[in-house]
Amino acid sequence: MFLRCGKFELSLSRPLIMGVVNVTPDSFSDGGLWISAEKAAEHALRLVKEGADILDVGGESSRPGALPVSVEDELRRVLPVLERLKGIEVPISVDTVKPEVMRQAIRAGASMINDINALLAPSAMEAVAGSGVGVCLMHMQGDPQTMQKNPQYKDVVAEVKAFLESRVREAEKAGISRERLVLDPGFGFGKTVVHNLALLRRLQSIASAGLPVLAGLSRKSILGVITGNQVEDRLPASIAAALIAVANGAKIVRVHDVKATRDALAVFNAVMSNG
Ligand code: HH2
Repeated sequence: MFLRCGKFELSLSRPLIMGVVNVTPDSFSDGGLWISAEKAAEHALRLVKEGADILDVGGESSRPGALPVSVEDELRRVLPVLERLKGIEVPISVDTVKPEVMRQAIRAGASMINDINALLAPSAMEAVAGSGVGVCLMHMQGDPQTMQKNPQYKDVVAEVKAFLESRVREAEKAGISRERLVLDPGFGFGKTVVHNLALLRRLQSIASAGLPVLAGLSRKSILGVITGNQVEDRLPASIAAALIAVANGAKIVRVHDVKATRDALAVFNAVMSNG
């Protein structure tokens, strides 16, 4: 299995690490740390040295309650970072729901679009279809402002899977080939702890759609609920969650702490590949 991201062809024979680069003042765990393009690019390069296989650059927080950012502000945050990272040896994903940001990011060298809204915005499909970039389609119930108010499902795994499969069909209709697609159940996006745990426990069911699954659990509040720890003290729990996700079929983990995750996955890979 491999993933096509523009000029990159990523082998999925071992789990990949997507390192998070938040160029935002208000991200839930690292808001404001890398708000200047220079600091964000330095952070990105450090993540690559630590073992990131993909970088995910975002200019809009999607934490519960986050306020939307204008297209102009998001571009002002993201484009200078892409400019500084030109020629880097790993694909850069841009985390956005806005078609205009997608278009300009792709022009500026992004190899992947990570859309927490699964290309549902009008013209989002068209913005990415003709480009050859990779696309992460994520499930979310509601929107960041309201999603954690009272999420409801009859069968969260079946509903998330059906939604993602329908988005894959739409993407294929728009001309996006399957080798460019990644699916993400969207941990924490309109889900209670019980919903998140069910999705993690049965992640293989999402993977059985035949496309690579990305899991983003790093530092999330579900880990705070389970451990009682504040966001700055969730590294061990994040590592545990990443390993469980990979054991249950995830091919990509989206994490803030690349070095620690890489070491944990190295042990996992060594055990799994020498059986
Ligand atoms: N989680 C966040 C943002 N983008 N994209 C995907 N595909 N999957 C995720 O689980 C996911 C995501 C939230 O994490 P973070 O970017 O650190 O926080 P914020 O949204 O506050 O910037």
